[in-house]
Amino acid sequence: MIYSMANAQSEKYADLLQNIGASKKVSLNGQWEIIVDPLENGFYSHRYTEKPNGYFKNDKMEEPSDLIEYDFDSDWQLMVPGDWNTQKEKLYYYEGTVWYKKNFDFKKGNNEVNYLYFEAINYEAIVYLNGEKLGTHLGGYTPFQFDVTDKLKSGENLVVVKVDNKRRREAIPTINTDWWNYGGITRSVHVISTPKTHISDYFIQLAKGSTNTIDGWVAVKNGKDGQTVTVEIPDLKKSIKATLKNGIAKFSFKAKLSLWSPKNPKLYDVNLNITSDKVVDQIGFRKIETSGSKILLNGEEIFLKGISIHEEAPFKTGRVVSIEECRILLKWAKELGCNFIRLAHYPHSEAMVREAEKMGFLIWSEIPVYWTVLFDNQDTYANAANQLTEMISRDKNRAAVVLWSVANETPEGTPRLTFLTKLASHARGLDNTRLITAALDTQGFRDGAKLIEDPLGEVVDVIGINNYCGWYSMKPEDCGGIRWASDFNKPMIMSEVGGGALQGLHGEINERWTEEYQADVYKNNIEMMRNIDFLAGASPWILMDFRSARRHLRRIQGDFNRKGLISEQGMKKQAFFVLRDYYLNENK
Ligand code: GCB
Repeated sequence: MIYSMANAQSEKYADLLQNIGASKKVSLNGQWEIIVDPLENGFYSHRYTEKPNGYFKNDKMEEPSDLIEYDFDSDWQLMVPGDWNTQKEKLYYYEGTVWYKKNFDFKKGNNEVNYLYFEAINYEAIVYLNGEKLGTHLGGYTPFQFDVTDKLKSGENLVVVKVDNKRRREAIPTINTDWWNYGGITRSVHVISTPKTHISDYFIQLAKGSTNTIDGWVAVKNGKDGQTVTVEIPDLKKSIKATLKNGIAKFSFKAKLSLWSPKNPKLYDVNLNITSDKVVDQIGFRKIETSGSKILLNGEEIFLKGISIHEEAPFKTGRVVSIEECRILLKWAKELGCNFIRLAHYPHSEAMVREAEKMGFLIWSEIPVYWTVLFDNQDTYANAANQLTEMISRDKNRAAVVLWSVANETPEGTPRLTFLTKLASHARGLDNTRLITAALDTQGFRDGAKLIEDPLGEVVDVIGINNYCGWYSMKPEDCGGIRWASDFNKPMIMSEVGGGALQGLHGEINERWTEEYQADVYKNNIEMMRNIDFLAGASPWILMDFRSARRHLRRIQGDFNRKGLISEQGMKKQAFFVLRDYYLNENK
């Protein structure tokens, strides 16, 4: 039998199954045995060469005289998904290698393909199955998979993952950030089984600029040229047949749609069928574009009333691990009057994006190209581009996502401009239906006004501005009078603005860390924002207090960035209501 080659159009995306929620799968979540290995003794010999029999072999003593200086089964355990820092007190500050091991039973089906799928591991993962290395993945917030069809056994299997979250200068993110470097297998792990010939990926959205033409493709692995792929949208009474060529079936058809928007987060069941496989997804359709300094959703101006969110769990801190935690965060954003969220500073889980989409939030998604990454290093670029590819590959069918952000607060300079220009065009090459943005903290002055003049403004479609008037510079009362100007006729989103407060701490309006001070920062910045006629939205910093190892003021911060509108214990601060009033009463 001759199988067709994969097609270049789907090949530029990451090799990731689309919509794993709909796949047949076995969960590998739960307790894993772990070994904390700061010296990477399970990996390197005393000559610092890779050991052929590292901890991934899970060797056991057989003779009383055997010397094996590790034993997963009498060591610690951790829950997956989950970060290690909040599960074990001793690992609170830990950055380095932890070995994870799980034995699991598996029943292999006939004529199927099996994937070992990791939703995210921070940061470097080296994965072994039954003692054999499958590969390495870099990047803490995006999914990756291995085809393990030939390596998985019926009966007991052993998966070992070397997880290393050491910060690295050349990595994405680089060595310094303002969030906790939570290590571990932070999102779910699955063994996914598909028929041998299966639907592996698809991209089904409105054609750029259209409100009634759905353009798309479906990729089939191990399919044959000439094979039929059916795309059905029962609600629209549509059933389209497309033909597979080089592993991909393309189609385009007209439809009269109820367009997705925050007020109408309509998702259609879309059924994809081939003889041997079937996938159902819930997909929304909307048009997003800019016109001068306006953002238009489905042809109408929309003001993005947003909030920035870190992927940090309410009430208990640590990484978000459940859909309930996503819902709590999103419910707070709803209460705040938001129609928009900025998922900072890295791709959040697929569950978060899907929940937000159902609840009607427009989404800004970003990769952790943050602060001072090594812009002249080619490997750093390749790493950033790969994380961008994985993010877009996973979420390209989510109508809620309207902005891909390529960077946050990066310092001006030629290597940075080259790097980010390339990254932006990479994003556009993967997805021309959405807008590209970046958050800038670089501003000049002209005629007494703050001026957006960073040349990156030329590259992006929407300009994000991070500005902490009343906190890192100036006094809150001076912010209201600030004027803004821009060299670009493009929409601006105030992607960060805010200040810190310890929930429950009250005092004078000029007393730092009190709720009154923070509320005043918001009042004055809102006044400033009202005066920016090219402002198309805002995502102040931030919904909830979050852990950061940069925040040392023990009596106030205690390792938390206190710019949340809500404390990590779920208590709202005064500023929450100030922003809420603005969002609910602003006639935009
Ligand atoms: C910023 C960063 C954000 C920080 C924030 C702060 O500009 O983009 O990651 O957490 O400021 O609190 O200083």
